[in-house]
Amino acid sequence: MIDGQSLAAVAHAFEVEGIFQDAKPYGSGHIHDTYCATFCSGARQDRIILQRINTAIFTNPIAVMENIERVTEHLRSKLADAADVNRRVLGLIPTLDGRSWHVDAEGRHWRAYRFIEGARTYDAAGLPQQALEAAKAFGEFQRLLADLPAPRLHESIPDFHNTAKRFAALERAIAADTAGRAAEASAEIALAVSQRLVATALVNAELPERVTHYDTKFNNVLLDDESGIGICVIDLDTVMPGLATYDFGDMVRTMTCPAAEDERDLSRVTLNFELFEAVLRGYLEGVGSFLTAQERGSLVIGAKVIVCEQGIRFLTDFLAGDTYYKVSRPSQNLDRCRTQFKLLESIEQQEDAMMQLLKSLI
Ligand code: ADP
Ligand code: GN1
Ligand code: MG
Repeated sequence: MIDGQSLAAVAHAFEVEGIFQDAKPYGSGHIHDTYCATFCSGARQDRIILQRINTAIFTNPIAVMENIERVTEHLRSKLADAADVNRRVLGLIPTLDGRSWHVDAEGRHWRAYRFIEGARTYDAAGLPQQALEAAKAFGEFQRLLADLPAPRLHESIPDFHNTAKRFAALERAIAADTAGRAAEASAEIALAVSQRLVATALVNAELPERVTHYDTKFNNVLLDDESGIGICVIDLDTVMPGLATYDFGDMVRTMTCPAAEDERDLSRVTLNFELFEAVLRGYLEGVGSFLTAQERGSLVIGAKVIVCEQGIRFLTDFLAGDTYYKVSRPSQNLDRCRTQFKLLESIEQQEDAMMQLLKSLI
């Protein structure tokens, strides 16, 4: 926990008008420490998002910030004519010495964003219209970044969706059993190990490299409170070269199942077909025409791969003793793993209908 005085010092490193009031933990991300800080100027209050970058995971935070600077500048130039451009694109707040990040007295890396008011994120899937709007926003995000000028973006986490390597990491975690939890997870281990073909289904698919978001969770897009429109894609740390299909897969993973990611009542964990249709329609509308026929044809497989990969990632972290994802209770990563494999089963049961719908729409 970081004390209020240190947070005040961090907030003052950025170019914000007014007097610092407070900074409170914000959001429900698994990786960074996010705070909402408030400043006052007379009767006016301004909020900002302050984030401590998790440098155990993003080991090159400067490269991450370079990516985010380039991506937000490109989006801003593309959306320059939009009346609400400052709500459509994340706005980095520079530090007093003109950088997009700050290193505090303890060596921690921070960044700040203007707070986008009148909008919010949702952790669990909601209404079809919300799924459509969120997927459309991520599709648009890919489309607007398709012509990002060279050089290639940094791979902020190398091999992020290299599913063969994710599978190998699971095998190492099973063998090492560092936290002594393999016995407790024996059923999940057996299930995960039997899914190698699903996990690696797209390894040799030769799909084109795109600028991808690579963390297209439902709670990484802000929906406007009044219109419900997906106004701003956030959480840009993992924007990197990758496969568009995997972005779609993560949308299906997080927008089609109304249960929480760590739900213990697995009977609640199923793919809702109406939500899937909304995600598919929204994504195709947002992404427009630049995807190849092969990319479009791979979307349902992408959903299976990403759900399976996420099950493997949660299980790997459970076996390693919860060193990657934040947890608030002992078996949370195992519960998260179980929901992913239950969701995968539900997708497989509905796969034919999903493929049929996909073919009818492309
Ligand atoms: P994490 O990587 O930990 O998920 P995010 O960047 O997604 O962190 O931020 C966590 C939460 O903070 C988001 O889900 C969103 O609700 C909120 N948030 C982030 N950036 C902004 C912003 N610029 N304006 C308003 N809310 C934001
Ligand atoms: C992490 O930071 P957050 O909560 O948006 C993770 C994603 C996982 C997700 C699972 C950098 O995302 O890859 O899909 O948890 N981010 C990183 O909920 O590993
Ligand atoms: Mg997030």
